[in-house]
Amino acid sequence: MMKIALGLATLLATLNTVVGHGYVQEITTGSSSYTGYLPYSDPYYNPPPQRIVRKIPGNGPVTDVTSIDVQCNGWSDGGAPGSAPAPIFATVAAGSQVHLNWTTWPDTHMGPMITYMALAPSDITNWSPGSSAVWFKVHEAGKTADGKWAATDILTADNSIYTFTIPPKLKPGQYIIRHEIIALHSAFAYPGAQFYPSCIQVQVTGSGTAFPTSFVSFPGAYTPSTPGIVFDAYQTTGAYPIPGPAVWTGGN
Ligand SMILES: *[C@@H]1O[C@H](CO)[C@@H](O)[C@H](O)[C@H]1NC(C)=O
Ligand SMILES: [Cu+2]
Repeated sequence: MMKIALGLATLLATLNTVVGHGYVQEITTGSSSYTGYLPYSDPYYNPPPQRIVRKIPGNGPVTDVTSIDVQCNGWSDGGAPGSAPAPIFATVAAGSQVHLNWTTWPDTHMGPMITYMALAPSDITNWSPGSSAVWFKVHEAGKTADGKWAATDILTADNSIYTFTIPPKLKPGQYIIRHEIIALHSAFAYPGAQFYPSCIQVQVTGSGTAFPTSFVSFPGAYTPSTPGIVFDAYQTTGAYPIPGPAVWTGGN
């Protein structure tokens, strides 16, 4: 067991050095903390640890916006296209903050950080949205007026913790939180932008009744011509148009 663990740690260190990129490694809300899906160790345990995050193949990106892989960084050929459900979920009160702890994000990978949610029709541990339009945006951060990117500038200044708030009046239920960084360092043309989505399963509690009326799908929300998917982050000194719909504010 120790030998295996050491071997993995060495392998992981090597991969990190060579590849970079990243994923959400820890989720904290209130006094609860959950380890994320760890693609370089979880698959090697039998049984695998139970996570609230849907599994991902590694720390690399998806670049095809038409692929189901852009939903949760799942595998289009993996039997549960887009997002294989995770076995458990977190419980979080509407109106509370959720903190997402990213692995050290490469300085080179500038871009926005965007968060969507989708209500599961019933048991979230059994639901994959496929290409249905079920997603609404709850938070976004791009480039500030003084040129600071959500990733990496602000994320790094915040110790690799990204924080958003579950809309306070959102109706209770089981939701997938789809959170992503879009890295723009090679987004000069399509394909080029790199999508790093993460799907986190939660039970939202509370007495709210608010729910949006317009939704997007993944794939579908982004196309090769959506503003912000092709973007020269080195030459463009002006504003960055964050891709996707407006943030839903009806739950505030
Ligand atoms: C983020 O998660 C890692 C791995 O669990 C942990 O070592 C680190 O302290 C966390 N960062 C913060 C700011 O809590
Ligand atoms: Cu990368």
